[in-house]
Amino acid sequence: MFRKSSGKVLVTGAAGFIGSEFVRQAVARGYSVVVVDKLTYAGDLARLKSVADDVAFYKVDIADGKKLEEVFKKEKPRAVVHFAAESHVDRSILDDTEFIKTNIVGTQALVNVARKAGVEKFVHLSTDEVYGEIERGKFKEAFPLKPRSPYSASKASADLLVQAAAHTFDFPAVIVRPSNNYGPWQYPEKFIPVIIYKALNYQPVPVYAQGLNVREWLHISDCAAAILKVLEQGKVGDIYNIGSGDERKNIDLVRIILKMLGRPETLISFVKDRLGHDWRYALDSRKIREDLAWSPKIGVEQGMARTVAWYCEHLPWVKGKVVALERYWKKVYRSA
Ligand code: NAD
Ligand code: TDX
Repeated sequence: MFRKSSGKVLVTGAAGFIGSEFVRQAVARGYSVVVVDKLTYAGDLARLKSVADDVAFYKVDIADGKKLEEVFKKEKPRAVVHFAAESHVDRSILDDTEFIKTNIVGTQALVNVARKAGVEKFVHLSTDEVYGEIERGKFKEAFPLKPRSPYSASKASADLLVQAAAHTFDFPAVIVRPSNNYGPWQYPEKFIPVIIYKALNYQPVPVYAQGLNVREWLHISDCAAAILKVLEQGKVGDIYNIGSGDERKNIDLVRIILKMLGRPETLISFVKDRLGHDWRYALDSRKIREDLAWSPKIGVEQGMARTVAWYCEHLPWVKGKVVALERYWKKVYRSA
């Protein structure tokens, strides 16, 4: 059992979407937290503002083993939770270079440094996408890895490196595989904030193909709570799927959000499909529910309403990101 008295927790990628929520929850629980983040386009310390005085921050690239070693020597963390990654599928299709550097080489460097430092626990953030797609049924933790995008291939590679270290060196790793997260502070390249932002501004809402692909939506606060449980009680060597069980077709979610915002469905713009677009992800999450007594608390309708409200209240933050996104959107959205 890892607990706050066990020592410091080093969190990589904590200036990102899910990592920052994890840190907010860990700090509220009394943990002493060290943050390592390169602050890429996706990282933003504004997400950590509410806990800025409670965490030690290092602007470090996880692929830089020397700098990582210095942080570990100084801070002596007893556990690591590894969120840092290039996380967007569409960007990995445009150019996979940074995905290989961070998700594979970066994870390798971090695992080696953490292993030599003798940490008690290492929680590795994987994803439901490493299993590939599934038409019927649900992915179980023992399923083979069949990644199909450059992003998911890089994440699956990281899983294998972590598992190899666990097997070869008794490295105390646990892997978590969450489904699609949504909630406040998500970078507006991802589906939910794209819909909200475009709809708010009466702009065409880009939906790939016919919007029939299915994702399982999990609120970040439920996801972060699950990861905290895994840090504290997860069994070393094990893998935990983390899913809400709430599957939705993309188009259905768009309709829900348009309705919440009072915007017409005529804003929906079906664009050319994502290359290699995975049809459906669905996780069998019985293990974390039964072994660690975790369950999600926030349903999709309630969570989406709260998320929509958050974006309406934080429009200046979103607009600041959109300036850089306009050029990128021209590359990803092709007319059908
Ligand atoms: P994000 O893109 O919002 O944040 C990633 C963070 O990592 C950023 O703060 C960025 O600056 C940092 N980072 C990137 N490269 C780095 C490097 N080389 N060194 C140090 N820091 C670096 O990502 P997210 O959505 O919060 O996802 C977090 C993790 O969870 C990722 O590993 C992702 O693969 C996984 N995951 C995400 C989802 C989801 O729906 N968002 C679902 C399942 C799994
Ligand atoms: O503009 C869009 N239009 C659209 O139809 C975007 C950005 C997405 N989509 C579709 C593609 C997917 O079917 O919406 C769905 C969700 O897309 P993303 O938000 O890009 O998420 P996804 O590709 O499913 O991956 C996410 O979940 C698993 C995260 O980005 C990953 O980091 C995580 O591992």
